[in-house]
Amino acid sequence: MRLAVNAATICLLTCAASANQLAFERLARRTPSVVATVPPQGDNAGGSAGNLVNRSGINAEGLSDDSYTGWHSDGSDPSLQWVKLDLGRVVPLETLKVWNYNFTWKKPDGARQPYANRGVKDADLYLSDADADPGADFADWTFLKTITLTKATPFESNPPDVIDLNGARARWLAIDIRSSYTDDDPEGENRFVGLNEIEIIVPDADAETRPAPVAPVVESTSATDLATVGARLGGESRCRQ
Ligand SMILES: [Ca+2]
Repeated sequence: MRLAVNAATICLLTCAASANQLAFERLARRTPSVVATVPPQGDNAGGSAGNLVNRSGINAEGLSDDSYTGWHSDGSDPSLQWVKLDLGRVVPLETLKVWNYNFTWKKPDGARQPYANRGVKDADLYLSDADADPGADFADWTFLKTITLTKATPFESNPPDVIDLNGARARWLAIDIRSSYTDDDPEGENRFVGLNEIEIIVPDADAETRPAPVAPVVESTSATDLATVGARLGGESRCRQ
């Protein structure tokens, strides 16, 4: 009997500790507000940079193949494209989640044409504490690592690629696209490249002290196209198309 009581007590303590740990883990990570920018030649009215950080296309199971919930380029050389993400201030970066491009065109006759081959394949990650223009070679940026993203599976919800950023500190994170899965399809009709959604995870303490998220805004200037959105806090979606 005593053994049973002790075992039950141990179980209760263990379960309580596990519950507390799970609660801590849920609270210890936050997604900060992010501004996404792409090269002027790489933005597209049918898939602007704002779609990268507004949770569009993401459902409970992952990334859907809904139309126009991502960003894609203008069809020029994919290696000229990049995505620059502004977190508002220097923070330690823990995790990068990327949902690759998974657009499916619903044709007038009802047929569905998938375009997952426009997804990013290889890319380099760069960091900066200053709002430097990436230019052609990211000369003023600090190289972090090379990544290879997973090609999305059409007609299904897809999980993100999860990339460890190892606590590297920066305000700006850039994804310098090196190639797309279209490059494996030279007979394709163009060289569009795109992504659907990006999420950056930082420690909760750093997320708490940043400015409150703002309402979704999309801005455009003659010099560069910017898409500014209010992202979400603590997993709560603030904007959905
Ligand atoms: Ca999206």
